[in-house]
Amino acid sequence: MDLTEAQCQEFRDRGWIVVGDVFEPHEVELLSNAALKVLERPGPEVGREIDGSPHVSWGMHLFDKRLAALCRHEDLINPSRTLLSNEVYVHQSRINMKQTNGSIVAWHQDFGTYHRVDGVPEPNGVMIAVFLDDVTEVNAPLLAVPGSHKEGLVSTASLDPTSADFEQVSKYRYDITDETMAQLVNQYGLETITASAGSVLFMDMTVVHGSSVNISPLRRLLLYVNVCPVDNRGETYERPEYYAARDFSSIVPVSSEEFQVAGQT
Ligand SMILES: O=C(O)CCC(=O)C(=O)O
Repeated sequence: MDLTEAQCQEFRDRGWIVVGDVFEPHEVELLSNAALKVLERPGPEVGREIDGSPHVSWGMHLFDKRLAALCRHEDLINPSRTLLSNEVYVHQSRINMKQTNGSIVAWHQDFGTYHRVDGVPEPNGVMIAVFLDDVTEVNAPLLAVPGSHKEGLVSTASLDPTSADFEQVSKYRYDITDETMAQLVNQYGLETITASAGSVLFMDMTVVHGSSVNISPLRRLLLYVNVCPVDNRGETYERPEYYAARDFSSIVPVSSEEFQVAGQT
């Protein structure tokens, strides 16, 4: 799969595009099973809700062969190369499961942390999300400010040690202030990103986004793969590898056929 010029233009203008039907239902099931297994890990790579249930797992490609193959899948990597006009490496991957009555994800830019904590120099990278559940208005979809990537790094952002899940999930998240959010939404608006299972979102990693609590009984499981051009590498090595890449080599894409058999051994 590669992108049309219209899709590339939409990505540049709005900050994201959604491509439907990238993964077949049986692939969605394989990926969901792999993700749920990784979420059972007891280690610090899993961030939990207040009640102890898993919410996020960072570095999924380090812990599961199928998820590692996903992070190199041609249908993720080739469009990213096109959007970034360069070879790419995976800066961070993660599993994000929003269960009923779990926590919110406050407004932030992924690049905010990657720049301030990991030392990624330029606001240049793609946040890819693979939808493993149908996401509609009712199960806490991603909310995002279209065009906000044009602002670069939003400067009025800070860590929030008072946030309920600070130790578990939001320790490195630079939350954007209410005042800045109001200005951004006034200027650009705010949209929901809904898609069916098997779809893929490609979003500029500087887009301001977040999500609210999922009060529905419907699970919302997404896999994130954040890629950067190979000449835009993290320079601090401050966080463990499950948060921030150590391997900056160009990804060699895995074909759909190779992906089918990945993780069987
Ligand atoms: O899936 C979500 O609701 C947002 C996840 C996110 O932005 C993050 O983990 O940084």
